Amino acid sequence: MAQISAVVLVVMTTLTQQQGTGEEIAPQNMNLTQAQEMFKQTYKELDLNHDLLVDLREFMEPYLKHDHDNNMAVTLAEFLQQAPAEENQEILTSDFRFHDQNHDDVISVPEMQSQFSNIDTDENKEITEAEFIAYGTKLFTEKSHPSFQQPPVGK
Ligand SMILES: [Ca+2]
Ligand SMILES: [Ca+2]
Ligand SMILES: [Ca+2]
Repeated sequence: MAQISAVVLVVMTTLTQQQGTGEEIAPQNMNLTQAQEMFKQTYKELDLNHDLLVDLREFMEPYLKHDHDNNMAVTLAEFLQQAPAEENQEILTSDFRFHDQNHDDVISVPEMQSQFSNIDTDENKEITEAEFIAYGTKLFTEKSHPSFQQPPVGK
């Protein structure tokens, strides 16, 4: 299973349903409650030191751990090495494109910072769980992240 990428929140293709059968649900089939549960889980994983705050360093970590040449930028090729299976590549690529704002196939520190600022609505340089969930809820309701869009028929 691919690690969380980001802000993403959403990379994850699936979430183990807490109640019931333990069956996994793809993000595009989730209802709002299930999506928020996924964001909560993602937030917990981002908060590496468990102080209930996510700072920029923690936020960038899911990307930067794929920065194999340590130049503080993550290329699409580096990012895809985390999950060689083909079905994962498609999901990861769409997530990568979501974060690569200038479409140069590199996620840079300024791009991560800009995403961070979008989520940090009170601009105190820390993302709280409430800020994170509010952002995720917006992605979900506006379907502005590719993970929440239905794949084209026949794919
Ligand atoms: Ca933290
Ligand atoms: Ca870029
Ligand atoms: Ca904040």
